[in-house]
Amino acid sequence: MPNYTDTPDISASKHAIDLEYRFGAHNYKPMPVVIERGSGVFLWDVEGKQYFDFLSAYSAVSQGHCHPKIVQAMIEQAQKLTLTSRAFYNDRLGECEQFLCEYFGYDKVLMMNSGVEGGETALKLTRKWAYKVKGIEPGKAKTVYAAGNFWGRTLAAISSSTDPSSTNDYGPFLPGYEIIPYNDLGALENVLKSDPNIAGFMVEPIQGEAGVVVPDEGYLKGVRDLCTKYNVLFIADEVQTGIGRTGKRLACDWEGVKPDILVLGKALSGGTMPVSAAFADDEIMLTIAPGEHGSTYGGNPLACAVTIAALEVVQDEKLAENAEKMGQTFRRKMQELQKQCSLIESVRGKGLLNAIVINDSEDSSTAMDLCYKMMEKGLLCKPTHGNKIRFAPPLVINEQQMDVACRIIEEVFIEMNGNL
Ligand code: IF1
Repeated sequence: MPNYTDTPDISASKHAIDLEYRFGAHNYKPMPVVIERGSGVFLWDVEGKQYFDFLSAYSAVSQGHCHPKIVQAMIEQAQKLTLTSRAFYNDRLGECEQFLCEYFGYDKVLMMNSGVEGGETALKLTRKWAYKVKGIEPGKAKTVYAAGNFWGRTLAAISSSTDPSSTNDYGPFLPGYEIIPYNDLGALENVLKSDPNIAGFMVEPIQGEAGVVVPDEGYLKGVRDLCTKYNVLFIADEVQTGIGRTGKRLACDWEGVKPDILVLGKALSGGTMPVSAAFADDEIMLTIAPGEHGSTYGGNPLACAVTIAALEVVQDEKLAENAEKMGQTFRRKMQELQKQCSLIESVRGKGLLNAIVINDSEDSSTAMDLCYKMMEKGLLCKPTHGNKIRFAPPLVINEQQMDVACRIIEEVFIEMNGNL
């Protein structure tokens, strides 16, 4: 049975946890907290306890929980029209596509639902382009990925994974994949020049699941130049790093590079419903003809209304700029903490996508123990890959909230450090 926190009255939490245990698949092991309400950077559990949300549903709730403007757009559209399928036109999709293309600078966009569907769309576009434009022999196109990548849970996505917890007992995997080390331009050039059948390289500008791995300055520029040199599509998976999270509109903007295919998800809808999108210019996007790709809910009117509102919030509230400012504050405070805390091996990140690497082995429980103690003190976060703790609050966090949240983190680390 799951273990519970020793909160005074856990009956409501215990009931919810037991129901999930009894009737739900066991494909997750959540922290023992049952959330009932969210607003801005805060969450409340069913016992009414308040928490800082320092996970933001893995960067999907960047605009803050239940942002009134996004919720209002959802309510208004939900009372008019939610879904037509793409068998017919609707009055929201074209408007949303124009907004997206002008905002991110592409000829066209293909809207889907989950982030991994956006990635699958990028992979299918790459193959179509390989055969119809680059002239690779049909069925021979290959794509390259970086070790440590995470772009979702479908078989196409886990076929590129180097993480056993994503791949064990799920074979056989998709052929036509090459894996190279992340942040290694030499390895990228070697694989691109070794095989003329390579059509694309999909990469996260910062690897999220791998533990907020920030590549060297110039890596993205190098990827762009090498993909251009070898006529290979540069596919940027910005599902987690995009839409202001790293302190810019896109993480690729830090190096001024434009991917051939851009994949967005998560915060595209402000954490209200699954919306994803693949962007490309006409030479690539028009390789998919009518009836060759899509989904029932892709680009539905409700998703379009929510997406426009969610991106207007990012622009109007200058959330990328705030992420940059608050991220600087967070890393400065954590680097100060590191001076008195041998538990902290390093602090890394960009904007409000940060992680603390714990000075302990990947299979130690130290990172999780710290997260449990922060949960008890009212801050929710979770380790990624053993000894890294990801800290990613909503981008709306203000100075005062950041100060209080960092004090919780400092108290827990100093207390745990003192017990070493
Ligand atoms: C889970 C991880 C994060 C992503 C990137 C595509 C997708 C994701 C860079 C697919 C999704 C989510 C999935 C979620 C937990 C979370 C996650 F831990 F799994 F790896 F953020 F790091 N590209 N990431 O991060 O988007 O299909 O999920 O909408 O599966 O537990 P999705």
